[in-house]
Parts: sequence; C-alpha cells; structure tokens
Amino acid sequence: MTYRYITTPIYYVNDRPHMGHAYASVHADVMARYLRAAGHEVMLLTGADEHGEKIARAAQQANETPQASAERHARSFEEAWRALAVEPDRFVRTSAPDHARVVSQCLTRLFDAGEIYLADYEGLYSVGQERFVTEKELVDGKLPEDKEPPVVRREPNYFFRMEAHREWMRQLLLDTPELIQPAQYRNEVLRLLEEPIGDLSISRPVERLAWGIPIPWDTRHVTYVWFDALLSYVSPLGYPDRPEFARFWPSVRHVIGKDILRTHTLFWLSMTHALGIAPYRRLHVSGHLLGADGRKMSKSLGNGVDPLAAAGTYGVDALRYTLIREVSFGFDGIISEAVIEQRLNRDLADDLGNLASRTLSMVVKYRGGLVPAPKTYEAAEHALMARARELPAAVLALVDEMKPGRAVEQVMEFVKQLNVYVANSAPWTLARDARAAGRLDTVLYTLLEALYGVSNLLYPVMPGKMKELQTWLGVPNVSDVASGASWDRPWGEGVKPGTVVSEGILFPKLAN
Ligand code: ME8
Repeated sequence: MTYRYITTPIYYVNDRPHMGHAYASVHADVMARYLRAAGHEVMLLTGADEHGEKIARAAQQANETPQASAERHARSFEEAWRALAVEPDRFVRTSAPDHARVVSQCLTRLFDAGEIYLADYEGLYSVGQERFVTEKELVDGKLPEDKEPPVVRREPNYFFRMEAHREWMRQLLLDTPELIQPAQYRNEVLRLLEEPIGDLSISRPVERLAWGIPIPWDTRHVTYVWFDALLSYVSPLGYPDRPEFARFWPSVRHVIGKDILRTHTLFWLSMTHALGIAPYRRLHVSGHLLGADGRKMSKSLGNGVDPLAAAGTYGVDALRYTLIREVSFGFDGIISEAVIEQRLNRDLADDLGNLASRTLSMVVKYRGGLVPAPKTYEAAEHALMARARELPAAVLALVDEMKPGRAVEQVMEFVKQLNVYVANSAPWTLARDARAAGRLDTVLYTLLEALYGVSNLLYPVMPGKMKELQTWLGVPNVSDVASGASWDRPWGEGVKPGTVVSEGILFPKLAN
C-alpha cells in the first residue's frame, strides 16, 4: 500500500468560506481524488484555525465567546465543503484538546532543548496577518495585503530560534528544487534566506489575548496562532507516535496560497527541523483569484463571487471545473460569473455535453439503446484508442506537479477529437445503409468506450456529473471500488456490448 497525505490551509473561521478558500480546497480535493483513483491510500486534511486575535475580535463583534463563534463558523466551513463536493478525511480544529496536547508537547520539547527563550520585544505588528513585520515589507506604511498600517508593540515574548535554522533551510531548498512549486516561489524564499531572518516570537501575553493554547511552563502567555496552526498538520495523524503519522507524513503535500508562503517556509520548515520532523515533501503554492475588475478578490472590494451561490446557479461540477481549468495553479487569474458561465456553456455543454448526448441518443435511435459490439477497427479508431491509452498516465503526471488545469485541458482536447470523429464518420449516413451496419457498430462502440474513459478521467474534477454519465453508460461508477470499477481499465473492458444505455442532457446550457 502506498500512502499519500494532502492538506489544505487550515482556514481562519471568522466568516463564511469565500472563493479563495474554495480554490485551495477544490485543488486539494481534486488531487486527492486522482491519487485515490491511481490506487493510493489517501488522507485529505482540512480544518479550522480557531485561535488568535482575528477570531477573538470577530467573536467580540458578534457578541459571542470565541469558542462559540469558532464552533459556528467551523460548522459552516464543513457544510460548505460538503456542498462543493470537497470530501476531507479529517477536519482538524485547533481548539480541540487532542491538538492542544500536541502543541504543548512540542513547546515543552523545544523549550527543554534550548530552542525557545524569553525576551522583550518591540516591533511593528500587523493585526491583519497576526505577526510582527519588518519595515522592509511595508509599502506606503502598511503591508500590501492589509487595510490598516501595523501598530507598535512592546511586550515580553517567548522566541523560537528560527535564525539558527536558516542555513539548513537554504541548503534544503538548494538540494531539493522540487520542494516548493511553482519555482518562482522557491526563488522568492531563497532570496529571503540570503539575509538574517531573526527569531520568531511564539507567544502572546494573556492580558492581551486569552484565546489560545497556554505556554505549558508559563501560563501568563498563550501560544502564537501560527505556531499552533502549523502543528495542526501533524496533530490529526497522532504525532508523534501513532502509526498513521509514520505512514502518511513522508508523502505530505501542503496546498496553500502565496499569501502564506513565508509562514509555510521560514516558520514551518524551521519548526519541523527543530522538532526532528522530516520536511514536507511538496509545497504547492497558488496565486490569487482576482475579481472581474482584475483586483484581488476581497470582501471589502465586493468583487468576489460567493462559491455556494455560484454552485447553486451553475452547478457544483461546473464551478469545480472552472476553478481548475480557468486559473492555472500558481498564477493569478479572474473568476467571475461571466467566466463560469462561459466555461459551462462552451467546454461543458457544447463540447462534453454534446458529445455525450449525441452519442447516447444515436445508440438509442440506431441500436435500440443497447451497446453494440465493435467489428473492424480502422485507422481513426486506432488513433483514438492510442490516445485513450496514453491519457491516464499523462493526466496523473500533470496532477503530480499540481497542474490539474493542464491535465483537464488534455482530456477536453480528446473530447474535441471525439467530436471531430463523430462528424467525420457521420453515423447518421451509415445508419441509412444496411451494408454499413458493422461500421456503425464500431463507431458507436468506440464513442461509448472513449466516453467512459473520459468520465473516469474527469471524475475527480466533476464527481457528480461523471457519476451520472457512468450511470447512463450502464457501467459501475468508478468511485464504487466494491463493484470492481477501475480508473484506467484497458480499452475494450469498459462498456459492455448488450448493456442498456440511457439518454440525457449532462450540462443544460445557461441562456444569458
Ligand atoms: O491564512 N485567491 O487562513 P485564511 C486565492 N489560518 N486563494 C485565496 C484567496 C484569493 N483571493 N484568499 C484566500 C490562513 N485564499 C491561516 C492558514 S495553515 C496552517 C493556517 C486561500 O483563512 C489561499 O489558499 O486566511 C490562502 O493561503 C488561504 O485561503 C488563507 O486562508
């Protein structure tokens, strides 16, 4: 058995999930589903980052306790993932006792090892990002991602000796070019590591912030939210001694946005190194989703599209498809209602939906709805079969590099190729000639079998619609392992001659 562990960011739950959250979670879920289809035992983790000032402030504004507010919002995240067909195996909550125990153990170990010390600290603090910032990071007096300028703070803090791990991190990045993807983010971190990074403040005085995990040996302080949150990648696996940790951790891939690159490199790599935890295997870094106006999607600008509303209007599968296909992972890109509608109408309705409905309706019309047996394959069929055989490996290779958009593009190219094949072989003409009956059988069978392959290849992106299509094709659903359904069944072992198929419209077009 091979194990694969994939994580989404552990989101702040001070509001409902927005499209940026959906982008990261859908990518992680799609990767998890592809790897599962390829036969790996996969663990997908998401969760709620419930401590820290941001959450405490949101609770205060809503006149709730932080615990009650986090509870309510964590539940709304869980519901949102269900609605978006994101199916995590674990949902970690940083306020859970099991997690707090792991954080306390880690702090104690690092303190005992001399990796943590107490000192006075004065500096500029970004409340928005929950961290001290340096002058160098500021643009016009504030962090570009913040609305407010940072505030000056002086207080006793516990510090983690992050600087002591800098050279090791730099070497790790040099020795492992594939660690951080795409490469531009690795280069960005390498540049940061060329100069001193300082030590990391990892506690907050209780009088300023009580909502957090107490520092075990000094309860006048609580743990800084990032030190707590990053450990939520290991606590759900029963770190340090449960077998799940040993099984899954070596394969871990974190999916994050570029806004949290620094914390996932400088903070997390040094923390894991100090704790003796192997560094993650991959860090997959996304760009930012932009609104229709080309600016970063944000609530204050009101340029975002609500993911649940969009799933309601366009269907969850069309939304997932658009997120994967439209904005290449690692780059910035626009997601607007117009973009989703265009993907739905063109790619899904015109190309894929049309291929499915015309194939199925011809089988119903010309063959009484029964899958025909193929007769003699000609050059056109051999070309399609060859492509169908290559696609699963090509798709998996791209998914492995977190390029699911490119993978899906290849499958959709194949769909286009199949539509051309329909036009060239003109089954409607063959149907008028009794001597062409064998040829018509071959063409219809080829289309059905190729469509079955497509449904498997796109299942991780559009599980709902592809399951529906497989039902119409009369084949067991690929997610139903007990049925023996397999993702890359060889050509000729998918749809079965003599099986009944049914017609349907997969993606009704939205009129504008
Ligand atoms: O940072 N475009 O949580 P968070 C694309 N709790 N992705 C976006 C986005 C946008 N406009 N806006 C947000 C935190 N995201 C911490 C994480 S991990 C141990 C702790 C996505 O709720 C993107 O993946 O602010 C980003 O990294 C994440 O949401 C931040 O979520």
